[in-house]
Parts: sequence; structure tokens; C-alpha cells
Amino acid sequence: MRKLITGAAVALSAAAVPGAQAAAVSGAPAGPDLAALVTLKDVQRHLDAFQEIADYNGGNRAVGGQGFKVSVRYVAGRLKKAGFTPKVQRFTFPYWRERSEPTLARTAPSKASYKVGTDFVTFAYSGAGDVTAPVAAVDLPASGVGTSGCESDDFAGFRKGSIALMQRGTCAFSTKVAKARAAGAAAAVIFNGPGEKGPVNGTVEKVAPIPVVGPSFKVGSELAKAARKGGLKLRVRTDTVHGRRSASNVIADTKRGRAGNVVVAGAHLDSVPDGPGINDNATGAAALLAVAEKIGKLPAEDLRNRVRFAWWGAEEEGLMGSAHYVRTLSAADRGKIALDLNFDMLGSPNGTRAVYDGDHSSHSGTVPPAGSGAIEKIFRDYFAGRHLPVTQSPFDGRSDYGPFVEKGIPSGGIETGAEGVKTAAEAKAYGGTAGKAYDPCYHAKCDRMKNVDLKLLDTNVDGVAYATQRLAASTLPVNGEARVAAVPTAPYRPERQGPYLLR
Ligand code: DPN
Ligand code: ZN
Repeated sequence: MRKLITGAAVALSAAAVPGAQAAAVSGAPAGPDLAALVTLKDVQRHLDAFQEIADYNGGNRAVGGQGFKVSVRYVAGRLKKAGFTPKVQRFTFPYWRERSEPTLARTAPSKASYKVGTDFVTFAYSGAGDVTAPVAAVDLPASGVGTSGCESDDFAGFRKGSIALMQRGTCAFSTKVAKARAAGAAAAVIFNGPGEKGPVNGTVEKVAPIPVVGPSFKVGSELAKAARKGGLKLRVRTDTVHGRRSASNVIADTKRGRAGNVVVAGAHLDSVPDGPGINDNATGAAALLAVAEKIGKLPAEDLRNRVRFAWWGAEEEGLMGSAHYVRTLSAADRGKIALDLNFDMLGSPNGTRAVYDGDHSSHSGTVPPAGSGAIEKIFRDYFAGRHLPVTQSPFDGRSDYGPFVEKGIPSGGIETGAEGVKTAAEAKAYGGTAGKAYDPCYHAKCDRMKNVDLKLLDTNVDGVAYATQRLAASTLPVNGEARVAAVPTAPYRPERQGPYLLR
């Protein structure tokens, strides 16, 4: 955290930050830097609390367990102390879990068994079952990415009760599975596309009545070859449970600021069941809480827009909390949201400082709503002013901004990397180890306090505070300060729903 600076030093610090200078033109930050008011110590205190909550509640803070419920109480309690009137918004969501390891094995013409994790995984929302049956290849492309299983025609001549072997590509996994199911498939095997590493970590979105597994491209190609030769039989076994569960979002608005031009700043509060989720995402949740606790110190001129802090539940189940929130807003209330900021993983131990690609310069995924580029630039300019490196984060719907983007609401934020691997260029810019994951403890038991790079977190918390203050003062470059509802420009086709691929 930068030292608290007052008086003349404030003008100096603003001059050093191009974004701050631009903001001053549109009548922005007059008060002290929020980035200076929020200290790393404030954030660490919350991180320690989340760690302790997990340690005494089964080692995690996942929805469905006590660790999440106590986390909700902690955040709500701190907000009350800071003068907010937090709302705990309960919602239900389709819960899904795998109860034991799945099986994928070749039973004929020769026997082989595949390894879960490296060779294949179960699709989220796969049904349960134990099927041994002949395999039918479904319109598999000779090379490249095809439309396997996307059209009903693909299943002409499909023998009921057989296992549908499909390849990832073009349409959603849910479409492929629905068509396979309609054709009478007893199980679906959807292997990864060429050039993709490892199994498909996908979702079929709604509980499927049949087992669905996703092998790697390597395993899938082997199976395709065997299927062409004929006589291929597989055993597919999945052991899954599902049902509705409830979880909560915690939402708190600043009392000051225009209710007709709301800046939403969110972070998911839940962890996965496998660990305490300190980097993912106690860092984002703690940063947001520390910013909320200090925002009241800003003068009225700085809080022209209302800031809505949100701690989302069930992000790890597929963005359930943020999706519920956006879905249940009235059109009028949705129209009052100027933009959404998202903070998910701010201190990866081998991380980079990645800003969501709001201006679509990487041309990956779908085109973000207008104004998202301006948010990206606010972060970039801030970090550039501090001579801190930034990289680009794919704007693919992998975290809680997804449901906002779907409604045409401009969004942005920062993250520091999960299972992705650090490049040599990134190691040069940030330090750390090239060839190693940004967060080797991603979604694992070891995502504990010592899994957080406090220096990276510290500067990122400054970014969270800066962007919040700047946008609370003025959203002019993002939405023209206009109180008109955002209109989705192009149909938004997210690639992911939280941790899971959709297609
Ligand atoms: N934070 C990850 C999760 O909740 O599983 C998702 C994520 C990873 C988002 C990497 C952005 C970048
Ligand atoms: Zn996360």
C-alpha cells in the first residue's frame, strides 16, 4: 500500500497517475487516495479470518458447508460495523457433486483403462450410471474442429443404447448431450479438440440423465480410430448426486451517491470443497471488504455515484450467485447499474497482473459491452503510472462479471492467474518461475495463507481502491453518465460458466 499522503502530496500522486489526471477533468477524486487509506494490514486481517474460518469448519468455505455460512456472517458483521446496512440475499441453485472417482475403460476389442484427471474427467451436471456398451462415432471431423453432435442428422442410424462418441466443437456441450439423449444414447463421451491439452473440464449445464465424460484429444483420437475399425466397446461409470441447495450473496450499498448510476464491485466469497480458498478468492473478498470499510472516509464530491459492494456465493458452482442477482433484478434496477467490477484471485504466488480484456484487443471470446474498454484503460493507466507491469486476461465469462456482460453491462477487473502456465516473458516482467502454474494450489488444499504473494496483492488492492474511487466519482468514459439502460449489442456467447467450459 502506498503511504497515506495528504495535502500537496495528493496533487503530486494524482499527476503521476494518468488515469487520475483524466478523472480530475471530469470532476473526479477530490479527497484522499482510497488506495492509501486501505492498507495491506487491513486486507491481511480479513485473510487471516477467512483462513481461521476454514480451519475450524472442515477445511473449506464451500457453499453447502459451515465455512461458507460463517464467511457470510463475518462479511455482514464487518459491514455493519463500518456503517453499512448489508443485505444477505439467499438463493437456491442446482447443486451437483461427484461422489467417487469415475471409470472410463475399453472393454472390447482389447482392454484398456483410462486415468481420471489426466485422460478424462466427468462433466459437471453429468448424470450417474454404469454403462458398458458399443460405441458409435457421431460425425467426427477427419481433422480440425467440426460440428460433431450439433445436428440431429448426426445421429441418423444411431443404435439405441450405445455410447455416443463426440468431439468438442461449435455447439454447446448441452446441445450435444441433448441430441445424443434424444437418439437414445446410454452415455456420452465428448473428447477435447485438437491442440487442447488434457481432458475437457466442461458443463452440460442442466443435470443430464446419462453419464457424460470428457477425455483428452489424445485419448479421444485413439477411441475414434478404434471406433472406425469396429467392435469398440466402452465402460463409462459416473457416481454423481444432485439437488437444489441454497447459498447467499452479501450486498451493501454506500448511503451516498446517485442511486441511478450504480458502480457494482464484486468478489466471490465461496471456495471449492477441496480447500480454504485463500488466494481464490479470499484475496478478492478481503480487498473489497477493506475498501468498503474505508470508502466512508471520502468526501461527498468523491461519492457522486452509489457503490454497491457484492460478495457472491456459489461462483465455484458456475456463477450461481451473480447470475441469480442479475436475473432477479427488475429491468429498471438493472438499468441503474453503470458497470460491474470483478475481483477474483488477486495474489497468485507465481502470478501476473492481468486486466480483463474489455477493449477486445486480444479478439478472443465475444465482444464485450461498450465501456468495458474504458474500464480496462482505467486499470492500465493506473498501474502504468506506478510503473507496474500488466497483462491481458481473457474476457471469457469465467468469473462473476459474466452475467452482467450478458445483459450488456460494461465490466472489468483484475486477476493474477490460476492453472495457466507462466511464460518466459512474464517471468521476466514479474519474476517467478516460467513453465510453472500461476497458482499451483488453484482449487487445492494448499490454497492457504502462504499461497498468497502479498506484494502482488498489495499493489492490486491499490488498483481495486483506485478504480472504485475513480468510478464512484465519475463513470463518464464508461457510460457517459447516462441513466439509460444498457442494451446487449451482440448476442453474448460466453465460453465458460465459472470454472467450466460451455462448448
Ligand atoms: N478464480 C477462478 C475460479 O473461481 O475458479 C476462475 C478464474 C481463473 C477467473 C482465472 C479468472 C482467471
Ligand atoms: Zn475464483
